[in-house]
Amino acid sequence: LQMENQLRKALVEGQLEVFYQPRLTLLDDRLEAAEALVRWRHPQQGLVAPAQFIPLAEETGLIIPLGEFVLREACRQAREWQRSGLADIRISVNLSVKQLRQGNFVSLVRQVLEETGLPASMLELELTESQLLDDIDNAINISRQLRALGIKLAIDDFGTGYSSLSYLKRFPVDYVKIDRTFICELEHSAEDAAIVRAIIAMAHNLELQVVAEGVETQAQMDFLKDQRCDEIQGYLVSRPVPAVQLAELLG
Ligand code: G
Ligand code: G
Ligand code: MN
Ligand code: NA
Repeated sequence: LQMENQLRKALVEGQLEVFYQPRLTLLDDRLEAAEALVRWRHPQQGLVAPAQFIPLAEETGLIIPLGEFVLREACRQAREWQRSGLADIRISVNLSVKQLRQGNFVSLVRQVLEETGLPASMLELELTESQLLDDIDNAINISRQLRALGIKLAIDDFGTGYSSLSYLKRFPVDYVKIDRTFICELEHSAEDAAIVRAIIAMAHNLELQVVAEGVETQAQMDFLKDQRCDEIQGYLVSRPVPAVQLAELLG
């Protein structure tokens, strides 16, 4: 309960910050998008990673105001970068399925885009595979509405859920993000290499683009380039960094 109250306070007092991790296109070497990743600048504990408070936020429902804060802040920031003449970079925001279950999520997104002036095509929303499967009909319905606005959608942590591949065909998305657990052993594991190859081929057959997450080495990047993976994200390109540092990477 103490942590719940602290998190509530953090939201009100502006202790949450958004970091950004860029994605690199393999075909033409551009920073094309950046994922917004929340951090808690705790007054005593310093910078706290989301693994330590997102689960609590999910349990308590605080994920709703927290998610709204990240969405608004990321859109505001992306619009500011666009205005200042930095390269247009799409911003990708993680969603909890709880946010999708709010009745008014689509109108919230529309309102945030209007407020910030960010074009819908510069926003991408990520849903994890396992959360999608929880409530697929509602997720498909909301996803259709979001895409109709011009927003891009991604399936995050792909490969970790019990993905029946048939749902990918039904699910209206633009990107599949291969979970980093399949990438970290890529050079040493024939199985992981086979899985990654298969995901890329399947996604391309369904006309989806593929992002590999957690890319840390040149050898992993070379493999992914050979397999025609579209984009990479990971420490090889950049760690998640504060907005000012991302602007330096873009400029
Ligand atoms: O930033 P880090 O590298 O530690 O991210 C850890 C996890 O926290 C990721 O799996 C990510 O999906 C989740 N996460 C980070 N920011 C947000 C957010 O704003 N909303 C939600 N729902 N999850 C987030
Ligand atoms: O939303 P998602 O679960 O994909 O969150 C991304 C998480 O992965 C964040 O916690 C981020 O800090 C972490 N991450 C990003 N790049 C790398 C990487 O190259 N290696 C490792 N080990 N973790 C990474
Ligand atoms: Mn993500
Ligand atoms: Na992921």
